[in-house]
Amino acid sequence: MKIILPLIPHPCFPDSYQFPEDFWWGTATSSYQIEGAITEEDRQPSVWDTFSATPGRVRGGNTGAVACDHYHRYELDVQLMAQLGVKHYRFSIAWPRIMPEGRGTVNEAGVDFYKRLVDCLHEYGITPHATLFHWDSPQALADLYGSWQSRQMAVDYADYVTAVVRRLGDRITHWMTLNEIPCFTHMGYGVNCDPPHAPGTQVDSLKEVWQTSHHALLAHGLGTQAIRAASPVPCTVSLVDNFAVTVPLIESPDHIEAAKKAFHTCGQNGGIIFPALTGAYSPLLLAELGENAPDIQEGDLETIHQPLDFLGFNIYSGTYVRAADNKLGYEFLDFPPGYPRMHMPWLDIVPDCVYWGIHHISETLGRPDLPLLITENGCAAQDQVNANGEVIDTDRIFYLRHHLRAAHRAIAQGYPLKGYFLWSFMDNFEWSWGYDRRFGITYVDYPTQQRIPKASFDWYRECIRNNRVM
Ligand code: IFM
Repeated sequence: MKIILPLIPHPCFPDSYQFPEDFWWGTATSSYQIEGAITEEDRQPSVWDTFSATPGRVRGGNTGAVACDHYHRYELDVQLMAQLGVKHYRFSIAWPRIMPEGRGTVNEAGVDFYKRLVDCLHEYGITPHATLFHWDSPQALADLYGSWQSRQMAVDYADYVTAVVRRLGDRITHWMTLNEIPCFTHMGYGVNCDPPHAPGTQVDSLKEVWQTSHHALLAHGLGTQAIRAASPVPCTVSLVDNFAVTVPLIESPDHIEAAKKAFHTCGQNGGIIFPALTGAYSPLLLAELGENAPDIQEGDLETIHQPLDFLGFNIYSGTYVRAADNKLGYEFLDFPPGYPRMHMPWLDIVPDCVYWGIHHISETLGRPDLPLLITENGCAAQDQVNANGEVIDTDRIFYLRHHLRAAHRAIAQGYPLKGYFLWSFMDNFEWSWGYDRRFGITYVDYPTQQRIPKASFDWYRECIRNNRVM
C-alpha cells in the first residue's frame, strides 16, 4: 500500500510540479572524467589511462590526462556549485590514487586530495556523496589477474573500501559502492563488442562475461559490509545501477503487465538488479542463459543481497514494450528512424522512463520499501558558444524538464524518490567518445579550462530555488 504524499501546488501555478520540502537537489561527476592530474602524488595508471592511450580506442585519441583539471581547480568548481544552489554533490574516488598498486600500501597524499575536496564542499554547505568505484580500476590489478575476470577483485575492492572509509568516514556519510556494473563488465569483456567500448580483455563466452558482473556484484556486497564496519559514524550505503527500463507503449493493464515481464530480460537486469535487490537471479534470465549462466558459489547471493539505504538509479532513456501474442507475451519495440534523440546514438528521448523505472523497483521487484535517488540524469547536446559568449542549450532544458516531470509523477503517486543528481555538473571526458560529447550544464572550454554556465545551469538553479520544475 503506497502512501500518497500531500504535494502542495504552488499557489500561482496549480500544475507547478512542486517537490517535497526535503527533496535533495544535486549534481554528479566522476573522478576519471574530470580530475586529470593522472601522475600526481604517486597515482598510478588506471585501466582507462591504458585504454585511452591505445590508438583507436577513444575518439580523437583523447585521454583523461588533463580532463577538466578539477584536481587543481576544485575550489572554483565547488564555488560554482554553490552558485548553482545544489546542496548535494556526487563524485567518485579514484582507486589508483588511494592504492596505486590496487592493493596493499595506501597513498596518503591521494587521500588528502579528497579530504581537501570534501572540506571545501562542507564549507559551502554541500553534502558529499562518494561513489567508491566509477570504472577507473588500477591497471596493476588488470596485469595481475585480469581485473573483474577474477573473484579476487571483489576482495581487493573491499580492502580498498575499508582504507577509504577509515580515512574519510569522519567527513563523508553517504557512500555508493559501484557505478553501473553492466558498463565496466559486459561492455568491457562482452563477446559482441569488437573493439570493446571499455577496458577489459575480450573473453570467449557469454558465461565468462556474466562471471565478471557476478564478481562485481560480490564486490558490491563485500564493499557494503566493509563500509558499515569501517565507518566511524552512522552512514548510508547505496548501489548505483543503470538498469534498463521497459516502458509500456500504452498505459493499459495488458501492456503494463508486458513491460513488467520484459523487465527481467531487458539489458542485464535479470542478473544485476534482481540479485542485488531480491537475492536471486531472475529465473527468466537463467532460463534464457542456460549453460551461459555464471557460476554462483554457496553464500554468494546472501553476500550480494545486502540491506541498502538507497538505490541509486542512473536513467537516460527507455525501451518501449507492448503485449504480444507470442510465447513470451511481450515484444520490444525498435525506435523508428527520426525518433527524437539527443547527441548520442542511444539517447532516445523517453521521459516516462523515469517514472517506469521507479515503478518497476516497487512493483516488479517488490521493493517499495527501498528509497531511491536518481543518481544520474542528463544528456549530451551539440552546445555552441554564441557571439555573446553564452551557451543557449534549450534542447537540454527540454530534456531535463520532461524527465523531472516524470520524477514528480512518481513522487505524487507515493513512490519513495528522495533526490536527483543531474549528470553532469560540467562537460567532461565521455569515455570512448572523449571530449566530443558534452553532458554538462557548465560548458568547459578545454584549451583554456574556462567554465561557462549554460542556460540549463540557470534553469536548474531556478528549479532548485523554487523547489519545482520550472
Ligand atoms: O558519462 C557517463 C557516466 O560516467 C556514467 N553514466 C552515463 C554517463 C553518460 O554516458
